[in-house]
Amino acid sequence: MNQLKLLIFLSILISQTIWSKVPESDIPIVIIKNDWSSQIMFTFVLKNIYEDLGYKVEIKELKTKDQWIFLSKGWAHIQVEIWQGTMAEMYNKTLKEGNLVEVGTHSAKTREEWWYPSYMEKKCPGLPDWKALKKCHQLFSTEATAPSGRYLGGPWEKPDEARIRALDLDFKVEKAKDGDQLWVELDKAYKDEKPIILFNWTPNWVEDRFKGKFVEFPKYNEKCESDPSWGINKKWAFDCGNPKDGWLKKAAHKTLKEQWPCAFKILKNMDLSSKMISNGAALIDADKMKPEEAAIKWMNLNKKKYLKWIPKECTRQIK
Ligand code: TMO
Repeated sequence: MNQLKLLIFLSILISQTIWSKVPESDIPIVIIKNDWSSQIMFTFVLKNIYEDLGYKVEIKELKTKDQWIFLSKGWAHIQVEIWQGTMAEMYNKTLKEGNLVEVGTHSAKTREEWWYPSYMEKKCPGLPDWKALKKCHQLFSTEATAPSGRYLGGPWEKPDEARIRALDLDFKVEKAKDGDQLWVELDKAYKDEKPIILFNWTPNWVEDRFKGKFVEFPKYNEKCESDPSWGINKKWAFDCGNPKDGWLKKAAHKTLKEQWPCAFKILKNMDLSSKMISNGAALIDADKMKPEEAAIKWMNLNKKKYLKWIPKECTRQIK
């Protein structure tokens, strides 16, 4: 009988010491969900990992342009995919305010840029060089934009109008209402080899299913965006393309590290490669899975990879 008591006592003690490490706080960790597939999926992956460890997690859906104030004020704590091409400016500005901290860079290199299907190279000789667009803009025109060409932009933050002006191109920007519209329109144009030029990025699932290329604008330079006198247009900034070897970062509100140290360590160790991102996006955009289901499928297929993100001292029982 005494032995049984001892055993019960010990098991309570053990479970309590394990419990006491994670979760470190009852306050929910708020992870930001944006509006493109890989970001959405890895937001759910991180949520699942945290919840398996006993944390409370809330998902906050935000447009990229609205997320900075949330990260700065601590209304949200984590963003898992910050892309250089579209977000560097606001990200750096927010870092300077001192409440947002960088939690590391993913292995994946990124590029976000104007993109066209390969069949356009016959119709518009000179592509991928951007100067070809000076002559071919009419190919891309629609009723709404004629005689200018139509560029289908993403619903993210890049000032394409500024680039069009600085490079003296004859295009009008139509912003897609969401990421999905880009792929619906690409798919439609692609089937009949109709002209289209639109925003795309890498890593993305698109490169596995469609042949195409990024437009080569004048090489990116930080000064290009801040100093009008830089580059081929002395009067206007933005006379260059986006970075070709862009970074992809993770960031968190400064309280994450103090309030949820294990969650912070896991985010720090979280490392996405190009393959992981393109495969993840394909589950949603090509295979049409719901993001929550795609996250579970991805975790089943990549257990070894994500378990490496979790330090030993942070594990309780992982399902
Ligand atoms: C931020 N994004 C990857 C959609 O360009």
